[in-house]
Amino acid sequence: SNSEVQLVESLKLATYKSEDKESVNKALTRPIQRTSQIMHLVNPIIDNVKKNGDKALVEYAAKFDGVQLKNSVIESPFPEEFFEGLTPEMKESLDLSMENVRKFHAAQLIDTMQVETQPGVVCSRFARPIEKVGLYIPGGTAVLPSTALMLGIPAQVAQCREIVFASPPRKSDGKISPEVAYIAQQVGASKIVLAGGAQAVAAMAYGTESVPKVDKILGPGNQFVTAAKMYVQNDTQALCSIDMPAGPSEVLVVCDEDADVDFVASDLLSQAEHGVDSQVILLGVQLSERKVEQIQTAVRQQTLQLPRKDIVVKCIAHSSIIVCNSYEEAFKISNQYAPEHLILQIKEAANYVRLVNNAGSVFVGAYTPESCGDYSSGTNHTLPTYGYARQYSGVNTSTFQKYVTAQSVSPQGLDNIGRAVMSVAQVEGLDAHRNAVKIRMSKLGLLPEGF
Ligand code: HSO
Ligand code: ZN
Repeated sequence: SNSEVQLVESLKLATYKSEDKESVNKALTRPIQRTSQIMHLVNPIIDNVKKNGDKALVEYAAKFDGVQLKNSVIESPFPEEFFEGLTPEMKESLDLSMENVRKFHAAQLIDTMQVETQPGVVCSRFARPIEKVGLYIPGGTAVLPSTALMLGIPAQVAQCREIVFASPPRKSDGKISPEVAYIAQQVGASKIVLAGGAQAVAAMAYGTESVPKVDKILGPGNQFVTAAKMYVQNDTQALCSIDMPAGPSEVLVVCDEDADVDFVASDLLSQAEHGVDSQVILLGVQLSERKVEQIQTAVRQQTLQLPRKDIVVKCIAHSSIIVCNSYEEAFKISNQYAPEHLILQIKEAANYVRLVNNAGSVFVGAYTPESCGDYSSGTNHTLPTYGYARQYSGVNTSTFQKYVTAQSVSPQGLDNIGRAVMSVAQVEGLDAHRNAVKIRMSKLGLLPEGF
C-alpha cells in the first residue's frame, strides 16, 4: 500500500560510532522477554491435558485452531492425503537439504572413549540416544519444513527410538503442510500430534491415550509454547527436558569498505523478515559515511520488493549500524553481543574466525548468506538466541543423546586407588564408602597398615 511504501522510504538504521559506548550498549540491548506473565493462562491448559488427554486436545483444536478433528493424532504410515500438494521440485529441495544436514550430523557421532587412568582402572564414556523425543513445529502463517528437518534429522541420526511431531492443524482442512508431513515421514516419526501451543507441549510431556510421553521436547514456538516447555522442564512428574531458552531471531553482520552493499543489505533483511522483535546489527569496520548511505539505500530498495515489508520496518526500528575502528574491535563487540548468527563480509574472512568466541553459527565470506545455513548447507539452524550463545550450543547430534560413563577396576587397579578412596571417605565421615574398598582390599591381602 501507499503508506507502507512511505514507511519504507523513510526506513533508516540508527547509526553510531563505536566510541559512543553508551549508544552502542543500548543498541546491543535485547528487548526483555517475559514468559512468567502468561503462566496463569498456560497452567490450566496443562492441567486439562493431563486430566483429559486426547479429549482436551480435540477441544483445544476447535477452540484455538478453529478445526473439528475426530482424532488429534495420526500414525505412521501417514495417510496419502497429508502429502497432497507436495511438488517434485519441493521434494528434491527438501531431499538435498536433508542429505546435507544428515551428513553433517552423522559426522558428529562420537565413538566410545576409553582411558586407563591408572594401571587396572579403566574409565569409558559412550553416547546413547534419548529414547523418545517430541519435536514442536510451529504453524500459523509461516510453514516451517526447515525447522522440521533441523530437528528431525539429528534425532534420526542419534537413533532416538521414537520421534513424535507436534504441529497445529490448519484451519482450512485440519491437516499440516505437506512439506512438514513429508519430513516427518522421512525422519521416521511414529506420530504427528495435530496440536499447537501449551496443549501440544503438555500432551508430549505427560502423554495421553494416543500421544506417547516423551523424554525431551524441542522446537521453537510462541510464548505459550515456551512457557509450557519451561513449566514441564521444572515438573519432576513430567521428567522431561527441553532444548534451550528461545528468543527472537537475530543476526550480526561484520563488513568492511570493500563489502558488496547489496549482499550486506540482503543478509540484514533475511533476518529482519523473521519477526517484528528480530534484531539485526551491522558492524562496519572503518566504513565511510558514503558506504553507510549506500547500505541504507540498498536496505530501502530491497525492502520495497519484499512481501513482509511491515515486519521488516518494525524490526529495523530497533536495529542499528555501528562503525568500528578495527576488525579486532568489531569482534570484541560481536563477542559481547553473542549473536545467534554471525556473518563475515570482510577481506580474508576465514582468517578472522579465530577471533569468534560467542556466536551460534558463523557464515564466512561474501558468498555465504545465512539462508544457506537456514535450509540446505548442513549446519543446524536451531541456535542460541538472546545472548545465550555465551553458554549454549545450537542443536546438534548430541542434543538427542546423553553420555553414559562406565569403569572397571581390577585388583591391581584397586591397589592403585584404594588408599585414596579410603582416605577421602574417612575425612567425609562416610564409613560405608570406606568399607566397600576396605573389605575388598582385605580379602585380596592388599590392605595397607593404618586402615
Ligand atoms: N533463521 C531462522 C531459521 C529459519 N530461517 C527458518 C528460515 N526458516 C533461525 O534463526
Ligand atoms: Zn532464517
